[in-house]
Amino acid sequence: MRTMEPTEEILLVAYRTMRTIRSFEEKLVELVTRGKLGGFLHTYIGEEAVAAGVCANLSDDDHVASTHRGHGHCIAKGVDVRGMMAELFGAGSGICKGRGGSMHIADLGRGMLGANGIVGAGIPLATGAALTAKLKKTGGVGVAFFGDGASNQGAFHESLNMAANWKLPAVYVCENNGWGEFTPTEFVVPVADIAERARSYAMHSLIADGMDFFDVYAKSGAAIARARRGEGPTLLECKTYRFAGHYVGDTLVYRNKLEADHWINHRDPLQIFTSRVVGDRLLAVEDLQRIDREVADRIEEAVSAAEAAPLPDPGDLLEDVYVQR
Ligand SMILES: Cc1ncc(C[n+]2csc(CCOP(=O)(O)OP(=O)(O)O)c2C)c(N)n1
Repeated sequence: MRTMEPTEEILLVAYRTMRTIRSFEEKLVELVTRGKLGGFLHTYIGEEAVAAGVCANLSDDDHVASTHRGHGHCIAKGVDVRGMMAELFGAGSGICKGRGGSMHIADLGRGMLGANGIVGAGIPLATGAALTAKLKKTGGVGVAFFGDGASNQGAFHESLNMAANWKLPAVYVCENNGWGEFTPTEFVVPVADIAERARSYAMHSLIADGMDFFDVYAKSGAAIARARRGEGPTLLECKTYRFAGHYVGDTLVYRNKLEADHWINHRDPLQIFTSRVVGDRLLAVEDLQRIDREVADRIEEAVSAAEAAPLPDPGDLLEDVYVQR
């Protein structure tokens, strides 16, 4: 596999993306704790390098489908954080006019087909986008993000079978964080690596260190380039970990604290990225600190705007609703 070295510009965007995901979600947790925000939230903290690494290889013409843990994918695909924050507050200025909330954020202009409350349901959507790209010869790719738990769903197997058979320009990114809700992956998955499942469909597969932006960027870049060349889909398994519970409020009684401490203290994707870029003199510490400040300001501003934004007009309730008579 050809190793792709990210440029300085890509590294700056990657750091901004990962820092934005982290700060956006830390702010959400704070807002929930202070009783300012309601609804069900699943955080992506710990998994930032996967979304940032994959999306660094994509443009607005490529489509991604996301999950219930979707804030990171949206941010990495370029969805506006102000619109996302307003959406979480249910405001009319939200990216989906306040009708979607955390688990249904979509922005077709950015190629974000949507977060998804149904486990595995984004996989056929990305497959459909890949089929469209192939038929219309757009040169685009369809990328599905999903968890290890979703790889047990029928939609996963049906999609991979079809994509492999039709050589679709698709990339299936499994974020294996070791857990599906409160169940360890090995309890419900008989294969050692989810990537092995590709063999059933004669599909190419790769495994990446999901905590390392550089590894995800190189391996997803190779898979995406392969798809664009018309050589068919790839199942890319990224080994990762969610630092917090399954949802905000999860007390984590089922998880071994030593396991979590190991990942949080030694495998933090932001720390791994920072040590590499500073150690190898690829970026300056001052650049990273400037980005930290800019991101913090942007998020504070997004919260203030969302808090001040009016709720949707009840008179618009039936707009954007489709009914088959
Ligand atoms: C079809 C369906 N079944 C069950 C659920 C309940 N549920 C929500 S998240 C989740 C776990 C999914 O695990 P995984 O795919 O590994 O993603 P992770 O939460 O680890 O990111 C389950 C079972 C659901 N939302 N949809």
